[in-house]
Amino acid sequence: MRIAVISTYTHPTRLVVKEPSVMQSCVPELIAGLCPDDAQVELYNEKEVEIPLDRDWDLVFFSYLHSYYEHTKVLSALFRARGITTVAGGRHAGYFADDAEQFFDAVVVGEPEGNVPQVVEDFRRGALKKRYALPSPGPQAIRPARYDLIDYANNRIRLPGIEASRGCPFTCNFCVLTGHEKYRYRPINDVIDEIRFKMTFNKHYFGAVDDTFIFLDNNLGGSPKHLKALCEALLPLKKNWGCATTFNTLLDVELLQLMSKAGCRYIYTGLESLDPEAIKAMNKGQNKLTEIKRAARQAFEAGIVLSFGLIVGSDGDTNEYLRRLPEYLNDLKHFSITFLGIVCPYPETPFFKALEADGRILPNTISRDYDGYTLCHRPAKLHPSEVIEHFQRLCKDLARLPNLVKHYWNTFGASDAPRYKTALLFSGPEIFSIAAPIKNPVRKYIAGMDALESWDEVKLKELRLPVQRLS
Ligand code: B12
Ligand code: SF4
Repeated sequence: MRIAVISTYTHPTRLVVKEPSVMQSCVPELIAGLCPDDAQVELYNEKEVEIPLDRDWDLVFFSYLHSYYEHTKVLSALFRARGITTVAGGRHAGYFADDAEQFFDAVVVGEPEGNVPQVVEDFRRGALKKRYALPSPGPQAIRPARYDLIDYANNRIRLPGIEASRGCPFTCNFCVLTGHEKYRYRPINDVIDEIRFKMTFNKHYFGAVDDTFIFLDNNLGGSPKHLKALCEALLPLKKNWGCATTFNTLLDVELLQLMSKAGCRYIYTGLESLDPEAIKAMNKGQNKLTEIKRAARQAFEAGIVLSFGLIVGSDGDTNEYLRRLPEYLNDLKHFSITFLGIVCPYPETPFFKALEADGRILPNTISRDYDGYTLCHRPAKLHPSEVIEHFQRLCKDLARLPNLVKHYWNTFGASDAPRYKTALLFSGPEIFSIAAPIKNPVRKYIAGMDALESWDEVKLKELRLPVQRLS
């Protein structure tokens, strides 16, 4: 039996661009780990490689995010026309299962651990059902990922990823987890064994990253107590790693030092905004804005490179704040902004529901627009065109060489922890990546105003597939 697991991708510019980067979805290797031993399994990550349209498989699993839906439907239709059975899964597929059922042979709602083995078994018996929604057997049922199927030649900067937890205890109003997923974590021994015995590392760069991996958790610090225990267990492994955690972790200096000893060299935190009104509007009270300087200094001094993400277009944003944002950032000594997006009202979030009730979702939004770089709503205090002007200006402004120089200059001597400086050097180019999403001069970045990728547009017409309208 031949199985392909495909993680699809479309670039925010809507140009056909591959964008290999350090962090990739681990869903393909996770699902491969749930397939039977006698199956031949191939993994394709469209962020790294083209999907071969003429290859033969019996069964294809698709994993996609909201904005890849239109494109994934095209791929599914082309495969189904050749007699290949397709299965959709992931958050969008689960939330819009009725819609997805029209375009895939089966749809999985929820976690893969119970469902994937059942799908494969039913397919083998010729008794595939349209929908699978077996309840989660719990985080202890997460199987080790098939790292042996990752080809680092496809993406020389990729690092292996692992999950120690799922969900998040916080409830930011724009987050797809809010109201849907509780925080739960895997048994620590399972995580340690997976790193020790299963993980394969990237051997490129003359071994500089051959002991380095990333935790792909939404929030590795969701339970500080559990994170402490995980760090204690990681100490003897002598590996280096990065993760995403929430702001509260950065305020706990002892925890930061323990994380550093356990090999943590990189943290990403969603700072989102420097404006208290915007933070309030997002229900993100865990971000204590008055403590940013201390939090950042503590992380760098512990030997951890800290990277912040910002979003624009929230209800708190004003012209005055967005105009002065570079000035506010300039005031912070230890900082690096590596991500700037437009707040996205994913349909399953409280944010979408509130905007919809106010009639503030822009007309003609389709799932392709929900990519974090397209304005899908009318913010409370700004005109849509103002948000885009600020967004484009800030992308250009933040991704400039002087910001990289400032980042290195201010943080190079902050710590002597082993591999801190290597992590710092590797983090630099991330600053330039802020401008990558705006590299299409004809794109408007406002929902309903940009054409789809031309290949998808043609194929959707040819195959008579509708786009998914969300307003
Ligand atoms: C790697 C990553 C990326 C990668 C790869 C994306 C991808 N294909 O997943 C890149 C860099 C492209 C990316 C980009 C963005 N991301 Co991102 N990313 C992640 C991250 C850190 C890890 C993904 C992962 O491997 N997770 C582990 C797997 C096991 O979990 P999962 O993907 O949620 O899948 C679970 C289920 O959904 C299900 N499942 C998923 N697929 C399938 C398929 C089948 C067949 C089955 C049976 C089950 C199944 O199984 C999994 C276990 O339950 C997650 C955080 C997280 N922990 O999930 C954020 C996350 C997915 N990203 C997020 C966001 C907001 C973004 C951005 C908008 C940020 C930005 N503005 O740049 C963009 C654009 C995304 C878009 N176009 O919509 C959000 C949610 C986005 C969404 N649409 O749902 C997340 C959840 C982070 C968060 N908490 O806010 N991201
Ligand atoms: S802290 Fe991050 S992962 Fe948690 S609810 Fe907020 S945005 Fe989502």
